[in-house]
Formats: sequence, structure tokens, C-alpha cells
Amino acid sequence: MPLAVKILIAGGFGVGKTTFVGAVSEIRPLQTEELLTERSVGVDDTSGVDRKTTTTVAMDFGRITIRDGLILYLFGTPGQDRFWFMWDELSHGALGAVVLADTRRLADSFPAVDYFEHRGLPFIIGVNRFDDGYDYTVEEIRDALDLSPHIPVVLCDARSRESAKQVLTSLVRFLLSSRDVEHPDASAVAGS
Ligand SMILES: Nc1nc2c(ncn2[C@@H]2O[C@H](COP(=O)(O)OP(=O)(O)O)[C@@H](O)[C@H]2O)c(=O)[nH]1
Ligand SMILES: [Mg+2]
Repeated sequence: MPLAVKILIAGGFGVGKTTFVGAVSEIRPLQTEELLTERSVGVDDTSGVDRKTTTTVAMDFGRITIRDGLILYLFGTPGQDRFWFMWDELSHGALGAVVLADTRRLADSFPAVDYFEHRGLPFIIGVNRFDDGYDYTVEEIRDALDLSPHIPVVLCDARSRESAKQVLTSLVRFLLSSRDVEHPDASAVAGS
């Protein structure tokens, strides 16, 4: 029986969550998008977000087999503040999260970092490299997001299946290493 693990993909509006889940999912990702109406353009902060004409109102859902016996179910969190009430619901049963960050708007990822720190849910940072993004070093990003030194920061391209998969592999490795520290005999995630 393969082990199925629930993972959240979080980060600010327009950071690339839907793109990430779509690129990496081996099933056609479920998305609930609505066209940005004039009204939601006023509500959603679209400044600095290019070519974005849709916004995810509910969530993205996808699945990826990392290796034999380990399947990740990916749940993209809604990016807008007005959907915060869904986060508790979505985090239920999740083992870990990827917080995507856009170097042009790093602060947009603060709320997700805060939320997972608060809940004690292990997370890593995936820095989605937009063409006109800034070339910060991993250390600069770590400082800007005020991360503990043990939290992995991985550069990625959310449009690339391989790159997104590498981020998820890093997360799994991070979850396993945290588990080893807290529960030396837990091998559930390792599956061996
Ligand atoms: N150049 C570039 N564009 C990207 C990248 N990731 C996402 N995008 C684009 O940025 C916009 C926002 O991405 P989306 O996945 O909808 O963001 P979400 O709000 O976090 O779900 C879309 O138009 C994507 O095509 C990337 O790595 N590079
Ligand atoms: Mg989206």
C-alpha cells in the first residue's frame, strides 16, 4: 500500500501556486478559477503581477508519485486574505508545506510563513524565479523572511515539472530529517 501524504502549496497571490501544481501533477489538476472581475481587481492586489487574468477562488489540487510507495497530494491554498478561513480546514491532516515566494514581493509570503510557524507545520521555501525577479541569494531571502536556519530555501521555476518535483523532494527530505530528530523510530514516511 503506497503512503499518501497531504502537502500544502502556499504563498501570496500570483506567486505561482496554480502553475506549480499544474506543472508537477500527474493527474489533470483540479482548479477553481474565476475571471478577475472589475470588483475583484479592486479587492485583490494585482500590482506587480503580470498577465494574470484569473484568480483561484477555492484551491488547486494535484497528485505526484515521488517514488514507489510515496504519493503526495498537493493542495494549493487560496492566496487572498479574504479566504483565510479556509486555511485551518485545508491544513487538517497535512504533513508539510511549500511556501512559494516571489523575489519582487517577498513580503507577500510573510502571512504563510507566520501561519505555518504558528501551527508548527514543517515547511520549506520555494523561490519561484520570475524573469524580472531579483537575484537575491538564498541567505538574503532567509534573512528577509526571518527564517530559522534549519528551514530549506530552494530556488525553482514553477513552470517546470522537474524543478517543482525537486522542491517537493526537498520537502520530503526535510520532513524525514525532522522526524528522525523527533521520533527516532518513526519510519512511516520513509516507508521502509
Ligand atoms: N515568468 C514566469 N512566470 C510565471 C512563473 N510562475 C508563474 N508564472 C506566471 O505568473 C502568473 C501567476 O501564477 P499563478 O500560478 O496563477 O499564481 P497563484 O496565484 O499563486 O496561483 C501566471 O500568469 C503564470 O503563468 C515563473 O516561474 N516564471
Ligand atoms: Mg492560483
